[in-house]
Amino acid sequence: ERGRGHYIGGEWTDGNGAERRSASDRTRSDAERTFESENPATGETLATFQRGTAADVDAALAAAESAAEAWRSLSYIDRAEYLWDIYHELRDRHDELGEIVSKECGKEISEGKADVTEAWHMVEWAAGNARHPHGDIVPSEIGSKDAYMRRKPRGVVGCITPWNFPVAIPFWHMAIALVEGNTVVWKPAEQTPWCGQIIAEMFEESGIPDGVFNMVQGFGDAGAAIADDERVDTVLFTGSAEVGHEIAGNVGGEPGKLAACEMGGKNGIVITEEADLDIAVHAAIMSSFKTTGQRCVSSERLIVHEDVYDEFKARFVDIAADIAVGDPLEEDTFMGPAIEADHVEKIRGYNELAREEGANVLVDRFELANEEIPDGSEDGHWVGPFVYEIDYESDLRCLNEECFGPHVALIEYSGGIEDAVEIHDDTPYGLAGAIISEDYRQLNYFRDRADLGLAYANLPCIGAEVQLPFGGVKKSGNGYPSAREAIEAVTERTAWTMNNSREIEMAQGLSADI
Ligand code: UN1
Repeated sequence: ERGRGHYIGGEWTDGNGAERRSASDRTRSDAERTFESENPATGETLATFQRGTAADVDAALAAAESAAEAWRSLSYIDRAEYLWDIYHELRDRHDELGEIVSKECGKEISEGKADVTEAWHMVEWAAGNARHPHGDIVPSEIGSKDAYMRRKPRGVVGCITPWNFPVAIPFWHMAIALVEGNTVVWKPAEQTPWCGQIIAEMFEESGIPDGVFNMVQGFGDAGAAIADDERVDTVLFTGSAEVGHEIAGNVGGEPGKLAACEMGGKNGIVITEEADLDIAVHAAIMSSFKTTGQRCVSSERLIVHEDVYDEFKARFVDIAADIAVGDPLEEDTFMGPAIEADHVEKIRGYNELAREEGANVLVDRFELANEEIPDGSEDGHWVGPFVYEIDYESDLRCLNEECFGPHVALIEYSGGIEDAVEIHDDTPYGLAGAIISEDYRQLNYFRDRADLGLAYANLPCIGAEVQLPFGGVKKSGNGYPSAREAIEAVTERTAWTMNNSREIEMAQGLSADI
């Protein structure tokens, strides 16, 4: 099957039209102009898509620019109407789309559906927010002055999204960018172009004016062409730290342009001597192995107090050794495959690294046993849990670098909550984390002192809701390309001050005499 290509200025195009074909593009072979979407559980090709070039991005940005003026002139409520249409579509097609997500990115079916649910939650929030106040009335020192904070759109927003939430995260970025009055050029992840195409079809069917929403399929070069273009006013990026830091660094040097990036984490769960171990084991299993460890909020560090260490370890290992890896479309599967062959190698590398750095391996199901692999799925990208314990040392790479797989370290600590948080914070990242304890003092200490964007008490560190800010500190983020806080990245604030008198009177006691 062949994908429909890019969606630019209200048209589907394969991007190979002579008018947009650059000299270098003309010399590329057909194979270089297309790429395949693969089912990671079976290795089978789902469809072939056009690979976007800088010329395609150029056309999309031109369309977005020319649509900007008319779009920003509509009311918030009129703009949101198009999103409400998509909201209904997402809800009506929830199960069907959930299955497509599972097929294209390998997440087990409840996760595929939850991805779609999170998408319509975000659309509901953004479109509903169109009827809420969008500024502040601010007091003035001068009785005859009125002061306000008002918002206006920044212009063209470039969105670059990851494969692991191929429906939800595009809407984190785009629902808010559009309702706030920006036009959008979006590049879906190269692993999930099918989901990208379906979302573009929803925008088309919503009747949104041509050029307001544009989608270019492709790889990092197309993403870079979006991020680097001076017509883009804000770049929203969710994905790897490597790419995110590059974007943030490049954009940082351009005055007036903004990048909000949300990158990965090396997320930890602190299990104190006051923990309810039923909750601890449950939360840790969910955090480490849901989505096959491939969430940016997945946990790869379990920091466990010595008093409960042995019991926790025995119970955690017992479940990890037995957890159901298999066909993502089967209801009783807990973990689907990894996303692609290269990623399996990356996970293998981190498992080996942990051994080299002194890990005592407790569970190694990296090479799944033959009988665990579903029939006919031998070409799938299977990996199972890898669990190890290791003596804590600050500079171990396996405790600092994100593997993005079902690879998890148990670290034993002694002392108080301060000691646990010190270990917890000793990574370059700071996205999500959890504490498991029945002592509210420990919970509150963790909440206030741990370096985190998302902190959980007696819960897994995955599963954030869209009405909360989603983002991190340190290497995990700069800005919030997501959920509630994305409004800050896609709007300008105007401090609007008006004089109600015929005299000029200044604040700060400044003389107005001339
Ligand atoms: C991601 O991990 O890449 O908080 C996004 C969660 C989801 C989003 C995860 N709502 O687990």
